[in-house]
Amino acid sequence: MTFTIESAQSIFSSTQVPSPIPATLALFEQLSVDDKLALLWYAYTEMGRSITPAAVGVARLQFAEGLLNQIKQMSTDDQFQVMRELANRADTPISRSYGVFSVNTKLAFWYELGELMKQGIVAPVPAGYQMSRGVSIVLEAIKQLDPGQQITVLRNAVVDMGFGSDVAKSVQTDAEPLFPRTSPAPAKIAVEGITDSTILSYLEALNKDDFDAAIALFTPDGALQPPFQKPIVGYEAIKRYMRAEAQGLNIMPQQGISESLPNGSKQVKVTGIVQTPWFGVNVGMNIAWRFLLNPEGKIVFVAIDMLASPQELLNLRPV
Ligand code: 45D
Repeated sequence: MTFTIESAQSIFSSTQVPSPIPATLALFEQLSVDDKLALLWYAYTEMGRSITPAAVGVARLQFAEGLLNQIKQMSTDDQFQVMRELANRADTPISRSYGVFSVNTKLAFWYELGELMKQGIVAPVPAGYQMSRGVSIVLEAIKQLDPGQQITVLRNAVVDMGFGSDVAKSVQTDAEPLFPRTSPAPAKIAVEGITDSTILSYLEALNKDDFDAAIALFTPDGALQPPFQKPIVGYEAIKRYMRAEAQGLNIMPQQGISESLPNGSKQVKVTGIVQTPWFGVNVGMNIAWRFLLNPEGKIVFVAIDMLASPQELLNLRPV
C-alpha cells in the first residue's frame, strides 16, 4: 500500500479550520515599510510577552554580531534605512547577509536590535512617525489572537525579511549551539486515547532533542509538514529541519484519537501544548499532530498544525 503526500495531507480534514494567522500576515504585508516596522515595534513591546534571555545565547549571536556592529556605528537615518531594506527584502549587501541567516539567528538579530532600541542606541520608529490607520487595524487583529498565535505572527514576519530568505533552505550549521533547556521536559508521556508506541516514542524523542530516534520512526520517504509550510520529505531533510527548528521544544500532548484504516494503516490525531525555548513556559501554543502510520507502524506522514482556537484542542472527530 502506497500513499501520496496529497492523500496523507487530507487525513482528519474535517477537523481543519482556517487559521487567523495567514490572514493577519496578509494584512501586515499590505502595510508600507515604515508601518511594518512600527507595527512590529508596537506588537513586540505592547504584547508584554518576554523572550527568555537564555534563548539568546552569546554563541548564537556571534553569527549576527558583524551586522549588529555595523548598524550600531551608523547614523540614525542609516539605521532606519537598513531596517527598511530588510523589511522590503531589498537586494543590498546587509539584506543579503540577513537572508542567509538561520531562522534562530534572524530572531536573535532582531531581539538584539530591539534591546538596542529599548536602550536608545537605535531609534525604535522614524522621528515624527504617526501611527496610520492600517497599523492600528493590524495591531487590533494581533491583539485578538492567543499568545501562541501572536508569537507565530511575529516569527513569520521576521523570517520573511531580507533578500532571498527561504525558510525551506534555511539550515542551522553545526557550529550553532543547541538551545539550553531551562527545565527538563517530561521524559515519559501519557496521552489520553493513545497507546500506539510510535506516537509516544515520537513525542518523547522530541522532548529529549533526540532527533535520530525521531527520524528512525519514519519510513525512508516519510514526510513532515510544519505549520504553514510544504511537507519536508526524507530522513536527511527532516533531520536537518528538526535540528534547526525543534531544539528545546517542550511537548505536552493531551489527548488523541487513533483509527485503523481498512488496509492496515492507521491515522492518529493528537492535540496539546508546545512551548518554544524563545518564550519558555510563558507562552503555550495550541498544536495538533495528524499522523499517518503504515501497517508496520512507521510514520508515513505527520502534519503539525497551529490550532485556530483553544477549543480546537478538543476537536478530535475522525475522517
Ligand atoms: O522590525 O512535532 C522589533 C516542529 C521592531 C517539529 C522587531 C514542531 C522592528 C515537529 C521589535 C525590534 C518544529 C514542526 C522587529 C513540532 C522590527 C513537531 C523584533 C513545532 C522585527 C511540534 C521582533 C514547533 C522580534 C513549533 C524580536 C510550533 C520578534 C514552534 C521575535 C513554534 C519573535 C515556535 C520570536 C515559535 C518568535 C517561535 C522570538 C512560534 C518566536 C516564535
